Amino acid sequence: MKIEKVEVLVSSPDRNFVTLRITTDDGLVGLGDGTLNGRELAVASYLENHVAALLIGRDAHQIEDTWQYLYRGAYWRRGPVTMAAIAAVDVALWDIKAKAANMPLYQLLGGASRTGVRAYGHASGLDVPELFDSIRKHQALGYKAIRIQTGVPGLGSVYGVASSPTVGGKRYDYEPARRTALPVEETWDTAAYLRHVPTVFEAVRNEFGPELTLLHDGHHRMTPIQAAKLGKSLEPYDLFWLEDCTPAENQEALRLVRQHTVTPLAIGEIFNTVWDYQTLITEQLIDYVRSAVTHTGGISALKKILEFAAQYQIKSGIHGPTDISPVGMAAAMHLDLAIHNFGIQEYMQHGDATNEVFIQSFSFEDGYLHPGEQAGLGVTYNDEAASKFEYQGAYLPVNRLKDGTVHDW
Ligand code: KDG
Ligand code: MG
Repeated sequence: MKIEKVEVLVSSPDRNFVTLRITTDDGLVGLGDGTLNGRELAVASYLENHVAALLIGRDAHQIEDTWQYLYRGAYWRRGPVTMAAIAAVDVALWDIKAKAANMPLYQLLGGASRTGVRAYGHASGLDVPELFDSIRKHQALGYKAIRIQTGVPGLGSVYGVASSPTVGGKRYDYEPARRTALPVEETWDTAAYLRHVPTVFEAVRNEFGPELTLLHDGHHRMTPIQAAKLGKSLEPYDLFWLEDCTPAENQEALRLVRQHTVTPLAIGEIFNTVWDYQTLITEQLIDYVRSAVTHTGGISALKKILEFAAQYQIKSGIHGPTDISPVGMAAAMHLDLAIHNFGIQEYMQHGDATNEVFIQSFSFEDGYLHPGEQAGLGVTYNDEAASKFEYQGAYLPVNRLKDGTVHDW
């Protein structure tokens, strides 16, 4: 089964997506997600100009060999652009292999280890009453696990909080990338944040009781000692995890955080390879691996990372915001269903335009996702719908402290 055609599809239904479509000589079609938020065209160009020609004529069944060929063969390893491009190829080939086997992809990954995949959604509010409304809306949708982000008094806009909870007519969605010529700049104050967040969790626990599963994302904004302080101050509210508490490049930083708090830690949405996790996993400095299939070289690579993590009782928490396309989400769901050390799956829900372009087979019922039983990933790409949504440049915001210093966003 030879690869005959490779297409890089860029569309912007609700937001930008980069999709790779591979067609074999016997007519099987596979999709892969290569979306890198705010840098989409870099991956599209990498695929179009440096990868597509290498794939033509290759045996579509040789997924591992193709992965190694693209990773080792480029000489320049790792990095989000390279690994998103490799992920797109890897996932498209898994889609094809599963279609050739006439099985849903999870069957090829070892079969189902559970009946459904527990998902968490994003509740947010500029203040606590707005947050409570958002939590109730999520509960009404079936979510049993909810990430909590709120505005911080004195700061205009804050990570994870929509400036308007009904942007684009949608319920609650928070889309950090903005279609502006230059990145939007936000203002940050870590001390104000550290004072405010525990009061929010106290209010949420008092209102919603002890059983609701709560998560929080620190978005790389703290120093290790600040993160330790936050983790400790959140202990009474029993978080499922505190995510990305410190900048992710320095694995050693998590040692200090770990020494001071038993709040579980999750990290890794901006990691690309197993090497980013080496110390974190072997020293058991984290509890959850946050990588996306899309940014970690695909199913082949993330499965290996998760199997390594499993030896240290570390579980999965695969990244699933709206900048992971429905193709990347489907890949995540198949992997979630198959692996033993599944933890939780982030699920933010795409908008109507996205669902028009990507026809999907997954279900979400009573807080649990299932990828469905279609052969392959269970996603098809609607070219006609996609042609209505041309690429539009968009940037993630940039963060500055009150004195103008650039800070981690
Ligand atoms: O592209 C950046 C977003 O995916 C990120 O800001 C979302 O932190 C995020 C999360 O946990 O989903
Ligand atoms: Mg995050």
